[in-house]
Amino acid sequence: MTSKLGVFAFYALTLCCACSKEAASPPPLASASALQTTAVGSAINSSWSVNWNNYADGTYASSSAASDFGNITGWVDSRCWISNGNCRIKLLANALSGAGGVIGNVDISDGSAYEVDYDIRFHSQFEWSRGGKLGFGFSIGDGNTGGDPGWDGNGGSARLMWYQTDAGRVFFQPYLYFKDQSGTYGETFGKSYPSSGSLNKGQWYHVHLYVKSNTGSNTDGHVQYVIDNTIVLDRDIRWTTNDSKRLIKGLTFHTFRGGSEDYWEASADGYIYYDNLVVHKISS
Ligand SMILES: [Ca+2]
Ligand SMILES: [Ca+2]
Repeated sequence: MTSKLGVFAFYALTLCCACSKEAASPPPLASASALQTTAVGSAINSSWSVNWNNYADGTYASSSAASDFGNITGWVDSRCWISNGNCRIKLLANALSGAGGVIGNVDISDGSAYEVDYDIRFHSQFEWSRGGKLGFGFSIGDGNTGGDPGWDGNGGSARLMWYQTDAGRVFFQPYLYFKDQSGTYGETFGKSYPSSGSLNKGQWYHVHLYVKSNTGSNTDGHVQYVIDNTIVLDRDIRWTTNDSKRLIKGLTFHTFRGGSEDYWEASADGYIYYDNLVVHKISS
């Protein structure tokens, strides 16, 4: 029993430390002219859906993204492509964070409860490397990420990661910044999907994320991650303690490798596909 607990504690500690090293200061941007660093689109949406079926294959330019998402920053035309009615994000070889992926932030109508659904698939030749951020998430208040913990009570975020252990198991995990987070980097609560075995390349997964703001200094907010109908994380949470920062303000669309160490990089360009995005504002 003792040894089992010991092994578990070691595993939990390793998982905690290893997976949480998000690049605190992203590497310099590859080419400022190629990146959409200012917002495009003026619409601030609350509930909408996108299935990309109305596009021909080709570059998914920021102007199109703005018409699908509304006001968005961080778009990179050269890494976004429409492929058979999917939105495909390219992750550059030998690059991490914003230098190799897309860190899109959509301004949405501020609200106290939101949910998002989408399908996600790794290309059949995808190199897992160590992992990275992916999928759609939400930012609360100041929208803390990137090694800026939510300890000041002014903001948080709920995103998704993929992660590969030293033993080669690959899974999705929740990745949260909030007032009560235990470390400088995002909290995973030790949760993963699948709970044993690995993700498959070339397979579609359906992700559902629900986020509810807390009030005042109460732990009466909520977060729920459901993947392919399996509840991965479902708990009350205190995102903020500053009531003026309690609302959900943005939809995150972050797809990048890292982590900051070299072993998060891949030797070839990789592709992640998205489809059937549905964003729903539940309450203001
Ligand atoms: Ca589609
Ligand atoms: Ca907003």
